[in-house]
Amino acid sequence: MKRFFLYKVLFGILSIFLILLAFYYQYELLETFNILDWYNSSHSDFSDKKYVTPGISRKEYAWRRRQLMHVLAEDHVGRNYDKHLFILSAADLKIMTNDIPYPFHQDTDFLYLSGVNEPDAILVLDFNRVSSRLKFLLFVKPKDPKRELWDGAVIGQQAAVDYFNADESFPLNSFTSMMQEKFNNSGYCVWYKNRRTSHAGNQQIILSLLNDTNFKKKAIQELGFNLQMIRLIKSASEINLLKKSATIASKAFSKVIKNTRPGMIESNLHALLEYECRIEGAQFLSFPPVVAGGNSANTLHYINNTQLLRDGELVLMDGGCEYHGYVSDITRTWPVNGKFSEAQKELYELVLHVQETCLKECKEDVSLDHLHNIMMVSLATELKKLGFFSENVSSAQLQKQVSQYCPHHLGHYLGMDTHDTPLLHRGLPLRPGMVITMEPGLYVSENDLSVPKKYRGIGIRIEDDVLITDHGPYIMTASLPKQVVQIEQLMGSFKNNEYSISV
Ligand SMILES: [Mn+2]
Repeated sequence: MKRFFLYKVLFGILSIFLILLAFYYQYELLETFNILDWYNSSHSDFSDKKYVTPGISRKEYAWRRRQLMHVLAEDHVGRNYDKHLFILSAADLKIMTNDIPYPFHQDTDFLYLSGVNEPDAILVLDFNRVSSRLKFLLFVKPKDPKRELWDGAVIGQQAAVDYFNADESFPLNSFTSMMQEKFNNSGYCVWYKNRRTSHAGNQQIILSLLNDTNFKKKAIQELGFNLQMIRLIKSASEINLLKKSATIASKAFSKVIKNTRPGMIESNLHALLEYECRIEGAQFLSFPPVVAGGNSANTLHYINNTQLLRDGELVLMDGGCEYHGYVSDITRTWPVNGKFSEAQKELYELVLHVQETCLKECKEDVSLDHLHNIMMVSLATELKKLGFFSENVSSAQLQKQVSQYCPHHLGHYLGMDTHDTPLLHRGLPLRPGMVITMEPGLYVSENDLSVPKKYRGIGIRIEDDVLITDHGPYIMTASLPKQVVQIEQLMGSFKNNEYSISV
């Protein structure tokens, strides 16, 4: 028993050490490797009008690949080797029901580096840090008219070179033999993405190549957070796409709020959000949205969206859209009948006040973790005023109790993924070009007998998308109302249901 306890303590110390080490490396990379210089130069250098995907030029894609290889080659491990090979698979097509797939969604690392929005491909980068020579290889499905009749056109080898700028392209099924032929016995440090791979089949093929004793290499390295570090700082063109995504979603939210009435079903609001986002040009919703009436808002990942929206209750909606690879993530909470009750208004304005407090402190050098602490302290202070805690509660107890009313973090990084660059520490200082969400929440279960009755069953979250700039935070979702009067006005402007939904 004693020994078990000792192991637990040792394990705890080791984990803390590893987290600190990762944080140190990430901080060092951000501060000393001039990622920000690349960001600043990107504002002028990417004026090439040859776009690979809407808004992102060939030059920028080439720049991303080169930056990745520079970072890997200068990594603590990487600097011991001159030759580097990077291998990354595209996502696969997930099947929903016999023979019929879900809509395809590309692996975001793969899309970031290639612009190729097609399943199953494999990207290989061959970099020499001494000569700085970089070769870009794409393994793609070959053109096959019979297959394409069913699945649609594939890019094929020719377009991989002509359009996507690959130096060479080969058929996917020649991957293993071609890699053996080209890179065997050349002393490479091979980087690949092991964690969070989005293609189990290709991963097996890559792993068997790397584990094959006949395939000589100097080292095999997990990609880790290096690519995410580059993705953390958004370029000018990425910022444009993120702004467009935020604008589309904000407009859609406004329409949904305006058209909400008692008697509608949560799924109606889900449908309206998706309709408005797609009509305005978004390809997807960023994730299955949360549309939670009343007490369901206290279930953080409630996505059933099947319940009736009742007179007198609030509805919380958390959603966003994806616009050419870049996502938005918004939450608003509003009264189903268009008018906040006194208790709802009290708690809503409390959350809004907490968000505004955090926004005031959101500037260069502070971190998401720091802003999270500000949220917790501010929530504690405000909730105490409303009689949530007894007067003589210690500050340690208070923090514990507050975290029951808001169990999630203030925010996360945002970009091509909703929870973007998840391996990066939220203690990193904010820098221009980063995009974060700010989403304080307050969740009072209907079964919580320790709080005044009028507050029970109310769940509120307010979430905006914020770009860090040289002149402070820029709220990309600012056009969407969040003040009580604004929301009531918006809902009061309802004349007749624009969508003929029967209630
Ligand atoms: Mn979020």
